[in-house]
Amino acid sequence: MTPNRPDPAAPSRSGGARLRLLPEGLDDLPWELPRGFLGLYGAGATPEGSDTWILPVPYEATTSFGGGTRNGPQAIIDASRYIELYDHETDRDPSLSGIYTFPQLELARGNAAEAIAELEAAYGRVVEEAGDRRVLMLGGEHSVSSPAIAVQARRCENRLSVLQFDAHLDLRATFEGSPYSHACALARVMDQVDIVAVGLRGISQEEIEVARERPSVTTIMAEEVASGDAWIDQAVDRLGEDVYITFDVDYFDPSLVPSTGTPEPGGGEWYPTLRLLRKVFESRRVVAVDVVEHAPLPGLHAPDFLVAKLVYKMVGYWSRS
Ligand SMILES: [Mn+2]
Repeated sequence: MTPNRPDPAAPSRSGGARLRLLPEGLDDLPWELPRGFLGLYGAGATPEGSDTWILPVPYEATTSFGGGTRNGPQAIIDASRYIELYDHETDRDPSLSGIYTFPQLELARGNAAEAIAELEAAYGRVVEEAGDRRVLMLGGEHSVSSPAIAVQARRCENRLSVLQFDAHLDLRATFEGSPYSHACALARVMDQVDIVAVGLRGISQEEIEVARERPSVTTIMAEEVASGDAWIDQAVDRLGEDVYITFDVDYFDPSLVPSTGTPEPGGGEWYPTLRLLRKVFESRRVVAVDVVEHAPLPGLHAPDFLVAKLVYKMVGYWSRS
């Protein structure tokens, strides 16, 4: 497969001067595409020249069944280099507004509390520096979402709504002795935000009781997602004006995304998911996005490509709103 980027000798796609990363006189050799999201180069791949910043956080400490989410961000970024930049659904090229990819953030090992505190501080500084830019974080396991949601909740004047795509509620107070487990990601922020969770199908009794006694938690089960589009408006109607999207890829059916720690049968499909996302980006102010729990499987690259395309679809919807 040929990378679908334009002639590397052509000028920068964003119109600015081509970023010179190679020794003078050697930039016409057949180099691979840069290792950032979509393989972009030029001014539209720099922090200043980009409206979207991708923050890879390959943190993995507590995944319970299959591991490998530490390899998620790199697999998503590698696959993204083969995505068509033109998006026929919206008839435009969302990459033209620039996408910068940070190096991976390496958090403290061995101490979950320390790592999560470190991420909260780092994420806070990134969004501060980002200003009006869109920040999209790639996990890693789902525990990376709680510090990011906490930061965004503090920054919002309105009460923040979290739209959670997930097979699981992640509302356990503790799991295997830790409050920082991926299974507790949303419990740690549920006092600060409203939660709309969609695609649920692996829930503990403790979690459903917590959800039932809290009007701030809306649950939409996988069976509803599988039976027509009524759930899409139900989900959107429950969201406030400001929305954080946390996308655990185990939301998808394992026939589409088997590459995750706890693949549950009966998950979401591609097009209805895009219909909900498009509606949310069109009708709400999305403050930030994360995509988590992708654990790439050697030799199976379709899920890497799907998750990369999901990220690019969101960038596209977001950059129109
Ligand atoms: Mn999950």
